[in-house]
Amino acid sequence: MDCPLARLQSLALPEEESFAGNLAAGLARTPKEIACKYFYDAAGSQLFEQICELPEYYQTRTEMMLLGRHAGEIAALMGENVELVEFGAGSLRKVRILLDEAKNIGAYTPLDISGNYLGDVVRALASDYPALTLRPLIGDFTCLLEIPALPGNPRRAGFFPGSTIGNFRPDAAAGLLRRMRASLGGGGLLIGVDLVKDPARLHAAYNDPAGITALFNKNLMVRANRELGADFDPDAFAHYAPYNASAHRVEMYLVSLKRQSVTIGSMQFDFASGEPVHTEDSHKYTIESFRELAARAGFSPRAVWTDEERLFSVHWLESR
Ligand code: AVJ
Repeated sequence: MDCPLARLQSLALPEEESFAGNLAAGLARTPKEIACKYFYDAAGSQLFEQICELPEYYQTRTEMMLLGRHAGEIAALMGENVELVEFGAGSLRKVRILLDEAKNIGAYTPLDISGNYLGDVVRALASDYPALTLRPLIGDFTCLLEIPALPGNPRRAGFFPGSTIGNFRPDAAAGLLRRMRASLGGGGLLIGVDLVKDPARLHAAYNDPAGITALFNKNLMVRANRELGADFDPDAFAHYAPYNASAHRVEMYLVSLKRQSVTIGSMQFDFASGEPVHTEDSHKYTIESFRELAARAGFSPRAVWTDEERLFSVHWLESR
């Protein structure tokens, strides 16, 4: 099957920024920060896949279990003749769970920022689902997107698993949901959201004893060294990921273990001993607090599924 990658047209770009630009600006700021979307180069994506396998990281396996358990019900809510649009498609592992059950999904539009990876995984999907209309698109899901209509105008449903929504502050998350709703042109959204829970459980998920999450965090510096010729010493920084209970989020930092300077090209950045670089927020919601957020973004929250331990949730939202 031939499914060429199309580059999407963005109507509103929350300014496209290079890793070099983000890094230079973020390290010049106080407090220092690096945007979490830069975790996912080839090495970082592989480390993230390893995180998903960790016994402490319950999110991925719980969400996949929920999708499998409720795929029939989800399919029924989506209706007939559906085009599923996945925001930030990645490995395409989760959509297979839906496709295996939901025969009403006739078309699948995976959207991802990385064209190389998308091309490979889409080819594999095409051979496993020969009847599926596949329309991979390269684009940034944080933007408002003009997704051309498919022939026959199938009803659109969005798919945004993995609790990636947690990487955004609640106001930004509401804005993102609003843009997704507009990009879908109405239609529903199936979204995975990690839940608030015992802080010890959250802490364990981001501080695995095998040190994979630390490597994932420090990969930002390894990547800067490789791609930008920076001279970070990753061993001179500590992975620090506490749960901030009043803000309902895990905050991830790289903390300088000594006073040191790092050069990136002609720029020098000074770190005090103990100085943090903020690298990620991972917001957690209650089922109710997420439904309120969705309503703020113009969705009517409909069905919600959770596991026995209430670790993770999957929500079906409909456009109002
Ligand atoms: C991919 C954003 C859902 O926040 O749990 C895993 C990324 N960071 N371990 C998350 C992540 C540290 C992950 N998300």
